[in-house]
Amino acid sequence: TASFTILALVLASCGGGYGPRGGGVSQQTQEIKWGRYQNPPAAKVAGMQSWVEGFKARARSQGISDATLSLAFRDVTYNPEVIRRSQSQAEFKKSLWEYLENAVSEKRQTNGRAALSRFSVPLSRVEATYGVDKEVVTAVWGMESTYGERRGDMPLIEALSTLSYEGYRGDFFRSQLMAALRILQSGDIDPGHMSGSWAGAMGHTQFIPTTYLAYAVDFTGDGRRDIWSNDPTDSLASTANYLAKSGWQHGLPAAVEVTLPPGFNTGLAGKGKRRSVADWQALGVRQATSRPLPPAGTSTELLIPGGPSGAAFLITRNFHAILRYNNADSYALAVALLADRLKGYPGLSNPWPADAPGLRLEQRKEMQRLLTARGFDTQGVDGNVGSNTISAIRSYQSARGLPVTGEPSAALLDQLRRG
Ligand code: NAG
Repeated sequence: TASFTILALVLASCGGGYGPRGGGVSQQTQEIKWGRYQNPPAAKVAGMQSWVEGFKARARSQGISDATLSLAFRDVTYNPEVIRRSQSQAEFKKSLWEYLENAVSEKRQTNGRAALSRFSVPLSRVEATYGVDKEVVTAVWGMESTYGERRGDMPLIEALSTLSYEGYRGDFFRSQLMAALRILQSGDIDPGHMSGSWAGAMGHTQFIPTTYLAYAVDFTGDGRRDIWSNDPTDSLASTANYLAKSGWQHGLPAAVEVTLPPGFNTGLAGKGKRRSVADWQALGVRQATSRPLPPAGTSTELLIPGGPSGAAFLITRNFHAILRYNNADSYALAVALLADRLKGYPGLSNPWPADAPGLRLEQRKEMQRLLTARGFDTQGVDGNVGSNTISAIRSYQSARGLPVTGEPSAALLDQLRRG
């Protein structure tokens, strides 16, 4: 059936990495269905209960007290919603420029400027203390939780227990669970308020438990490193502390757009191929906007993430500091560019390559609007091509006698405009 194919597609894009003991596709498909039920199978509940008992014994041997353990696990049970969310990420991989369009949207810039002015006092103190530009800290905040709006509402111990029990990502979640217990034992938070994403990222700037233990700070001076409450101060300071410890250099941009001369040898681009700004300039590389290049002696690498015809960037050690925070070039670029917009610099001057056969954000929204208007509900018009939109596309294609692919395309949008 159609829905089965969509699930298979979702699994394929997740790399099939999920499954209790690396089971086959049919087993994994069954897992997804459990995630959609309110009540998980009794076997899962019982299985996790006994797994938790075993884990408690390990935790005890590592110094976690009985009191902490019984509080931490009091209401914990197998949570199918965690599994569902772990499987519904990024079904449709965006191109870098689509990602940036959303990451550095007008709205995120406007909200970022509002956040900068509303929290100017703690942000300036954070910048003075850790030497990390306040616009950068704010940009991370905007990327991680939309300035505190989306901090995650999953009960953390339960989410990490469910993922650990399922053996998802090897030992990663078990280490996170152990670290989360240490946080509880430290008294910074109680289990009832320890919430986060399905994957254990907590608070305004989405610290995973091991990051929290290593880098979180009490900046308000109330005796608790509180990244969970509405006050973002401790989160912002913790983020600056993490970036500072990752080698941040104050005042240095993380990435600056440049233009390349005609016939430039693009073989010089790439991580690890470091040159001073002066050397790049001697090769004809130039400032692309009013955003000045870093000082002439600064060691940088050239990044051309959209290929030779797209925008080019010189990246500094600060780019690498952001990668420690989240190891994706797209993310580091988004933080760098958003921070620059918050500093008042203009957007990119060089366009990205044409986006065929995919669709740009506005076109995807138009596609969703038209699908819904034609009776194929996408459950919202947000430009995100998730399973609801894929399902709507399939139904539309099937009703019109087209090949049923579920894939958005320029041709599909044209067809939709016609009826
Ligand atoms: C990220 C962590 C990073 C860690 C990476 C891979 C934060 C802010 N970032 O979520 O420290 O190296 O996962 O595990 O916690």
